[in-house]
Amino acid sequence: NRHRGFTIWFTGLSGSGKSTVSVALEERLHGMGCRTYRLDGDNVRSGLNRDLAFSPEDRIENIRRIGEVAKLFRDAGVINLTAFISPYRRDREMARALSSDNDFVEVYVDAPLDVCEQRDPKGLYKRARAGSIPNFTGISAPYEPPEEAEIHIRTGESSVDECVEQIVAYLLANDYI
Ligand code: GGZ
Repeated sequence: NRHRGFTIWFTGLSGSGKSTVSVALEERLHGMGCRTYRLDGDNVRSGLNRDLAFSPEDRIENIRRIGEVAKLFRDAGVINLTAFISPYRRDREMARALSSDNDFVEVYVDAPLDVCEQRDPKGLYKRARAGSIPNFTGISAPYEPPEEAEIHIRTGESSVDECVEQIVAYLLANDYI
């Protein structure tokens, strides 16, 4: 597959399915011969951004650095998938502004808060409700949903495979891959 470098920027609540869908999408893209790299909390917040927590200022800096790293991967011709809550519209727009037209595909991973809270894979919502995690997105910190994301997936209604196919269809139809 001949493709240029571009970014697939996932945004959504904790537990919305960003990691799950991005891992499955990456596998699908590999199967098509694409070169990819996935950025998420496990490889960014534990290293490059380990000095940052979850205050508004730290989240802004978190997303700023990730936006810059995404640019480096684009320059290297790699499809990079980022899976961060990225709760502020303004910060996502800043990350987008580092790219050329069409090199930034925003995916809104939409699941209602009550669905995310039901899933609660790490028990974080429970702890946030109990007051032991301050600034928790959706509970005590804001999430600003995208107004014009290129792709809108609903993980409460669609399976992981369906979400992946929706994204792949968009990428094919718009000549990304
Ligand atoms: C939100 C938090 C918080 C707070 C820890 N608020 O579901 P997870 O666990 O695995 O993913 C969440 C992750 C969010 O980090 P991001 O870098 O994606 O956030 S942001 O883009 O807003 O900077 C969650 C965990 O870290 N986590 N404390 N207070 N999520």
